[in-house]
Amino acid sequence: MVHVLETGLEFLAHENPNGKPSVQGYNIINGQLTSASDGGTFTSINPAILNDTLGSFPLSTKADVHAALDAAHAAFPGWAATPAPTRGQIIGNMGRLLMDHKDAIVALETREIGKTLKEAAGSVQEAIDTCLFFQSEGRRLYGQTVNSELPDKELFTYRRPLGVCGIINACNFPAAVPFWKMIPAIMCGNTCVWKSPQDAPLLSFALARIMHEAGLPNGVINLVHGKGSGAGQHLVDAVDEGRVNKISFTGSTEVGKMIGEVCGRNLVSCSLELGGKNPLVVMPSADLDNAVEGAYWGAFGTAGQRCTSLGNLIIHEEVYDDFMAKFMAKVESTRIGDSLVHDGVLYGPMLSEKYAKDFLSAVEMCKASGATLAHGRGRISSDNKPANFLSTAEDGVYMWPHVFTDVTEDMECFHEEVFGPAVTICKATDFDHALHLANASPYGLSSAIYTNDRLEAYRYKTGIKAGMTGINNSTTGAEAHLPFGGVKGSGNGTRESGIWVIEAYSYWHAVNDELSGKLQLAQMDVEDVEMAEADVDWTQLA
Ligand code: UN1
Repeated sequence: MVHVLETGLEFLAHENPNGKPSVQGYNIINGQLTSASDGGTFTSINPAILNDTLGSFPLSTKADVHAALDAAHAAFPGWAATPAPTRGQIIGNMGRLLMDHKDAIVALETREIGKTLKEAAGSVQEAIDTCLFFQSEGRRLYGQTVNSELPDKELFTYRRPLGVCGIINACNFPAAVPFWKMIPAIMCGNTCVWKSPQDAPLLSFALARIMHEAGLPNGVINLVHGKGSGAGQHLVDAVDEGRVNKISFTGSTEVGKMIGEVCGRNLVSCSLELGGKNPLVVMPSADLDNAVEGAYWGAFGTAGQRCTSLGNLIIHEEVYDDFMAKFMAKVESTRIGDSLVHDGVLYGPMLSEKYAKDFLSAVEMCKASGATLAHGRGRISSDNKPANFLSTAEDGVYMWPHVFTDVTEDMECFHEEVFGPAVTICKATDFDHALHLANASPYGLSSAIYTNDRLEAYRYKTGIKAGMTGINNSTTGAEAHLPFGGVKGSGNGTRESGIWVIEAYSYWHAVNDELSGKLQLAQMDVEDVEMAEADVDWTQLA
């Protein structure tokens, strides 16, 4: 079945048994709405109400991914030749359309992945900010003029697009993260095949529709839905076939390493934003109430499902008891529930049942590591629920907040990322010990310190190995125009966002223009400069 994109809202489908709309979703390949080549589908489910199905989407096959790649290759020359300010104008239109539809997109994000409305609004705003930033970047995309060492010769640098980019993102920031990737990619003149996250296909579909509505030519962004191990893997396999010029991936370190290997052996550029075990240090001079707020939000906001969420909370022993008393009081009062129904919840359900399952095994891993479980009892049910749980537990996939104490460097749970509402807590004897612990995990994405000692803050900032550091702030909440990314196991050194991301989606082209009409050899035909003889004894002047 093929529909023409411009015909409007034909995908809006029936009411599901829950009284909510359930749509027939499609891939978007060369601007056309298409189903999977073999008719396969999967569904998107609201994790707060498991019998609320948002829609059915193509389970894309290798043929679908290849059709999307064909479309992206066909669109590339025209798009690369479109003036960058025009590309920026279309990106600006996307931002303005997102502003117009923000409330609906936010509610959809909450329904599809269970984020609170406030957080979903933050994620959509981050996508808008990215569009507005890169609208103007289309009017810059600067190269340089460089002086030649030879007369009558000019040197220039230009940014050139890489070609066709494969985009694979996780579902936890389903608006912000794909925009972090695709907006700079298309601003630089690339075209994209976007594999949507399996748990957020409807939001991705809506965003791709909005991108086309903004004036994006067909084939510049091609959306395919499906599984990571299906469509995602087909996209990565296409690197080996020479059909992809760039992969940008946000997800697990394990999958990131596999993608890095495939790209590496083909000399194809890849951007990898991977896991984290983000440390937050609390020193005695800190404002403890502020530190408690930051640690609590970092650990449990978004149900701990950000790559920047707090992992290891490292507390100086002198303030440990005071800090913990305040921290535990907050944890115990956590409001949890469906944010579409209840106001003021800190977090809602897990992103999906798969994330819930993985989280529960990570909780078992923490227990098996030998850490003390100070709070938390796994999955919330009607007869196993925290004091301020507001929804009907069995309707969705909700988790208790978990606090593990007495964590030490030799434990597995000190090193492993736990994607969900859990924090692992260590005691530090002094600043050097705290910094050592902060650097001791295999990751290096985000990090934070609470201190009012400026020298300590400076030493943390210079001693930590991480891509991002908050001083008197939590580990989360990077702004859309600063470089985002990590070191060590958190990535391969590429960055998203701001002007820095442009490096990831363009290459430098050096051009020399010989105007002299003859062959002048660099290095060899350069005129020597003789130094004048000077017979001054400078020591006589002192
Ligand atoms: C992610 O979890 O992949 O810094 C992105 C933050 C958000 C982005 C998180 N602005 O927490």
